[in-house]
Amino acid sequence: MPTVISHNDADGIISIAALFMKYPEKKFSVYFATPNSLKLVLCKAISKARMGDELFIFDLSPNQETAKLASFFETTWIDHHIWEDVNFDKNVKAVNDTSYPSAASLAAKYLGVDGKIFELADEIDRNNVKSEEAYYLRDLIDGIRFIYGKAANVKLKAIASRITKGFENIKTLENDGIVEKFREFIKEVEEKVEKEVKFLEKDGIKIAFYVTNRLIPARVVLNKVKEMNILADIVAVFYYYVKNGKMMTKVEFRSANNYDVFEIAKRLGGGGHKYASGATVEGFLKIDDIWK
Ligand SMILES: [Mn+2]
Repeated sequence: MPTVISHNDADGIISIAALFMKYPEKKFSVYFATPNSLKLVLCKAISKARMGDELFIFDLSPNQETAKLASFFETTWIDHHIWEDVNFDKNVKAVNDTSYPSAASLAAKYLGVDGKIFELADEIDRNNVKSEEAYYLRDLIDGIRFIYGKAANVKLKAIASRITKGFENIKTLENDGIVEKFREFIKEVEEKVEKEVKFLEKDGIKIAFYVTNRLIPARVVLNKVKEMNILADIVAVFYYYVKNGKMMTKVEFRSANNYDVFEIAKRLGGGGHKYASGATVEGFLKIDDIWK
């Protein structure tokens, strides 16, 4: 059976939809991953597949280790993040174009499918949501990710499948409920951010930062900072959690002012885009550890 591994956000899900549209007759093993979990997810996929099976990877950047693991399969790797120099084996076809606003629209172009949903992916991934549809889809997918925990993946896969028939197909009563619940949660987060966001100026760089022990979308902090008319070059969100008995810090950077945040994430072993990046590091990372 062919396998697909995709980022567990709206862009990743719409990328899977592109694949489903291209091959409506095929059944896929679907896995969701984050940049940080890709290696583990690839190992799981290998343990369930046959060498030489077909694999698609969407909206996730490679490193040398994950590139090697992907070569277990006949792989097509489609992504719009900034890639480090990686050597791929012959059986991994790499399609990387950072000029695309979403991996989904790059996947659609590469696979030769089209539809309105790819415009929604562009709006959402660029944090430039204008249409009601994009607003709903973003909050539905984030709602599932933030509310359902481990049960989220089955629901996300169902959305990838249903949205191939258009946006109307996911606008259900049950999903309305998820969207509404998520928007209430976001309202609470926004109020907290407004009270607790902090500022630091180092070497002429203005940084607005927020510390949380609850996973929240970084865009909420970015949008709030903009709404508060705060002059910042960078918005940073520090999320602290425990994994396998270890202190972990996930830090997200958003450019509030065309400031290149990719390099900062890269220094911490992360990556992403020029104006939106992040890294997950072991240990307790504070803002002073980044800007001394
Ligand atoms: Mn993306």
